This record gives sequence, C-alpha cells and structure tokens, in this order.
Amino acid sequence: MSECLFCKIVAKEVPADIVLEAGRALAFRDINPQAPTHVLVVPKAHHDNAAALAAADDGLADDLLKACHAVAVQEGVAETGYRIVLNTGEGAGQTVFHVHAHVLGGRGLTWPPG
Ligand code: DGP
Repeated sequence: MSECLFCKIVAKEVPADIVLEAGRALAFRDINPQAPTHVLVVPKAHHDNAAALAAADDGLADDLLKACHAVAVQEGVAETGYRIVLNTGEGAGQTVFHVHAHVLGGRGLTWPPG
C-alpha cells in the first residue's frame, strides 16, 4: 500500500472534503486554508512534483490545469481572480510529495508571495 498521504485521499482511505472529481484529477479543501477558497487539485496518479508531472507528457498536466479552473468557477472566484500555486521542492515549501496545485481565492492576493 502507498504511504503517500494524497494517494490515500485519492483512494478514499483518508477522509477529505472533496469538492470536485474530474476524470484523472481530484480536488479537496486544504486542511490549513490560507484564503476563503483554498483547494488542492491533484492527479489521481502519483507524481512527486510538477517536474515529474510535466515529464509524464500524457496530457495529465493539462487535465490538472483545467480542473483548477473548474474549481475556481465552482467556488465562485473565477471572475474576481484566483491564484494557482505549485510549490516544487522543499526550498519552495513543498511538504507533500504528490504533486498538487493550490487554488486560492476569495480575498485580495498580494504579490510577490512570501
Ligand atoms: P505544500 O506545502 O505545497 O506541499 O502543500 C501541502 C498542503 O497540504 C498544505 O497546505 C496542507 C495540506 N495538507 C496536509 N495534510 C493534509 C491532509 O491530511 N488533508 C488535507 N485536506 N490537506 C492536507
């Protein structure tokens, strides 16, 4: 059995507040939200990070991006603006090594991020 936390959420072995299931992608609320909308979008297949996802070259990255936008529409933040973040590597703050896009919105978002 995989020890990956997000693989366990995909397999429904660990509970999560799932907001969207779209083909090869799953979206669920972040356990530690940083904005009124803070949803994580993951490919159901395990890839460690964005680089591995891009290398897969099977359209999965495209699916993930489309799922992010679908979440933004569903959450009602697509019109006001939202941010998609892929922390890639420990130095960038990645803590869970199953690639995930943070979809953040529902408040003003400053730039640059911390
Ligand atoms: P990152 O730092 O980019 O690897 O983001 C990991 C995110 O995962 C972080 O914002 C918190 C979230 N997270 C960690 N454990 C869980 C969990 O068990 N359930 C949910 N829903 N989110 C989690």
